Amino acid sequence: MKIVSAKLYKLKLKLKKPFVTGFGQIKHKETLIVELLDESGCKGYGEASSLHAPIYNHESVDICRLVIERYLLPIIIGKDLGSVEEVIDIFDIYEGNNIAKASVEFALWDIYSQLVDKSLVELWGGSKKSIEIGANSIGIQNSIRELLSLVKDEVSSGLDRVKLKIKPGYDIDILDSVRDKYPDISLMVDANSSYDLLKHRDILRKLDDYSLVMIEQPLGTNTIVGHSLLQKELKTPICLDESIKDIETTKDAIESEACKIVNIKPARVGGAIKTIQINNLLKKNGIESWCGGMLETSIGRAYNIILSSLDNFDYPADISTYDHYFVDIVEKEPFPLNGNKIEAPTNPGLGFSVDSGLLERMAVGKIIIES
Ligand code: OSB
Ligand code: MG
Repeated sequence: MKIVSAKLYKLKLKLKKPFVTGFGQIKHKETLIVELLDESGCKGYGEASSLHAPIYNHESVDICRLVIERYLLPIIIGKDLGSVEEVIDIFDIYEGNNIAKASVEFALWDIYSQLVDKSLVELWGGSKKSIEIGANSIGIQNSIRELLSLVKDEVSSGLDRVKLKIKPGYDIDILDSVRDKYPDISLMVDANSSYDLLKHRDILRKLDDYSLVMIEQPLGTNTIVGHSLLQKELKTPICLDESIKDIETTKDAIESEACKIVNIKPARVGGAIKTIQINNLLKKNGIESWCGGMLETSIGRAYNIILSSLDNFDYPADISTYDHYFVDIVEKEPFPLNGNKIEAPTNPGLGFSVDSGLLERMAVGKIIIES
């Protein structure tokens, strides 16, 4: 494989309404699409689906663009590349910046799988033909009435597992109301790192009263120890998201029994190879996982869907139907829902052909890099 040029398209996609979480509001979903061209004319696509600002992790879309352009692309452009694994090892001379690394890795896998004419499900060792999808995440609402109406929509969609975003002050009351109306639904909450163990211990303990399937990332990103202390006080499984950044943090979480479930976002952990390694480590230690999303376009979602076909991704994935959040559509829905399932693509590459003309027209910023 020899990459001869790259294009980076920055997109700013309109959302139907702001997505509000414990870390702040997303009004426009920025993202960066990476397009690589191989010497044989084969194109590969990846997505750095971070946010407009460093509010989920430190990587905003503009930070990803800088890291990709200045540090990652020079490693691959114009070089004879062996395996994708080798490239990832070289990327790791740089600390962190996993969303940026993942986007380039996915574009390389796209090309590699087309060159060897094998599907990514096969190359990555996926075992499931179709993957189960959870109901859309419900952001923080202005009123309980609005929230209940959205919960009603999700329950009637027939998808399992309703997920509510919570934050301090928007927790016990809303859970009382939702459980009052829906005592039996499979319900989980995601706090996106917004609680403090010392300040909110009583409220966190009360969350045990709502038969939640899991509580996702209650405490800060950098506190595995805090989650370990909290998990010992709760019956409800803690699911870590932001805290699981790499193999090291995964080992810490396992050793300290900080969670019973992990939300693996392939972007957050730095791509497919890291996802597979982390998932295998979790599986060996009896910790279940599921595949989270970052409001990706269909390009990023394709890889999430394919990785969800791995063993141990046993909870429904956080992969919403594309037109649920977005007004601007990058591609028509390439992965339709079939009941509560999506088929993992069996053809080589990311499973559909990307319309680069449309990317050109939608881009609010574009960079071209050639060898
Ligand atoms: O915590 O899961 C999260 C979106 C951006 C950043 C963090 C999160 C989210 C979501 C979106 O909840 C879920 C999706 O992509 O469907
Ligand atoms: Mg989360």
